[in-house]
Amino acid sequence: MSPLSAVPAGPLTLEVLGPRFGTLVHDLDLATADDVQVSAVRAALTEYKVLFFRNQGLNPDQQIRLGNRMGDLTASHPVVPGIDEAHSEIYALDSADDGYADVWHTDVTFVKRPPLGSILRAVILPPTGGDTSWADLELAYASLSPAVQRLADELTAVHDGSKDFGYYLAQRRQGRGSDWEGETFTALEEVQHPVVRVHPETGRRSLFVNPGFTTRIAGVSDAESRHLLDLFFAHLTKPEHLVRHRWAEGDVAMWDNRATAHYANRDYGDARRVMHRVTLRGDAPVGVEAPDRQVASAG
Ligand SMILES: O=C(O)CCC(=O)C(=O)O
Ligand SMILES: [Fe+2]
Repeated sequence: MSPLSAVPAGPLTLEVLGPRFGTLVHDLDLATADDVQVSAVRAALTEYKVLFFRNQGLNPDQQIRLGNRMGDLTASHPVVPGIDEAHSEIYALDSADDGYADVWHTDVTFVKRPPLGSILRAVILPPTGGDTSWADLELAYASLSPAVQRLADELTAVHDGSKDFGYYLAQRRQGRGSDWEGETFTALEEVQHPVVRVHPETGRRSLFVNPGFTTRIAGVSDAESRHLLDLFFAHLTKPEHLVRHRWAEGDVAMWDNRATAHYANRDYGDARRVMHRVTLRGDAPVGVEAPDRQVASAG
């Protein structure tokens, strides 16, 4: 039965966690949802940015099918292969194999077109711990002072996946990564994105930098870059910008990767935790119209 705070929202029953951030979606089976329900979920994803579904029990085929109904799926990851040949879209985060944890990040921002969103399923959970938190990057932008917003609007950031995935590409894949959006990844090269991203569907602005992959601010000194990133990272991870999820068997989470960052706690000792993720194809981040925007020179 739904809790008292659950409200009907079109074909969905939502239990909203923040005014415009985070909601549980009750009484919906993602494997058998009809088209009207799937498009309502897609709309809720943009509005609430992170959605949680309990008691789903999706299998890998059903997770891929759901992803294909929500958008276009990418390969599992630019450098990490899928769980098997039949499921090349599924990226496993396995604590027994160095699964990505303990880092605030937005998925795969080190490519030109980072994923639009991700759909994550709990496969094996530890007895305690292993929560995941999400940060609302729109709220983080909105809660900056206007003068700092204006500064951020003009900045461009460099994103680089080589610290976290360079070794994997070189050593575990001998330099040949996945076919990701028509490109075979043989090296991880820096890309640049605007620090303030304008959401392509809502026009809302978000503070689109993350500690996992944003390495510097382009066109400013090293010291300025360091201090600006320290400021932005501390700001976006303030508790009032976050929701935290305690996983249970059967849970699925979905997030809008254009306006959020997230962090998986690795706080469960030697217990095993396995999650399966698919990602939806996204577009190149677009910034605020800023005539004085700084970009790094080539090289
Ligand atoms: O393990 C988790 O809870 C989240 C891991 C993660 O960063 C992801 O799925 O993109
Ligand atoms: Fe992630």
